[in-house]
Amino acid sequence: MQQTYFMIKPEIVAAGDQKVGAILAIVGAAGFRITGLQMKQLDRPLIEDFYGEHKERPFFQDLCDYIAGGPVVAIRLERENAVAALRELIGATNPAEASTGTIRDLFGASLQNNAVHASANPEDSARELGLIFG
Ligand code: 3AN
Repeated sequence: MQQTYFMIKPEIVAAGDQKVGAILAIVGAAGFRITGLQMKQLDRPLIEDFYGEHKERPFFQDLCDYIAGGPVVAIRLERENAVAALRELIGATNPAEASTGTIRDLFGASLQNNAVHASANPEDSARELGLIFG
């Protein structure tokens, strides 16, 4: 069994409709078990730490403002091969390039507002779960 970090981003949480539930249903149907779940507002220093690998990128400030813009749903998931399987399920970073039926294809609005985050590799997963769940 492997753990990974999954996050439903602010624009989906703010929509206040059925999207959060629909996304959790997709993840559940793919065999993931939720072992931690919190809706919370992430503070700015935590977000800057979380996205630290992008610190030098031109979109870094916009990315941090966007994630700080409202509560997220932070989720710890468990499954065999969880990290790679969840990346496959969410699709490419840019929703326009995400495979049909992936979460970002179904729910992503733009390259920045791409609905969800999933850890890219096992090292990131451990780091991100530590930052968010302690
Ligand atoms: P992923 O979330 O697929 O691992 P990353 O780590 O490259 O992708 O990007 C982290 C987040 O930064 C993305 N989810 C997206 O919100 C934002 N982002 C990535 N690339 C760009 C870009 N070129 N312009 C604006 N925002 C971006």
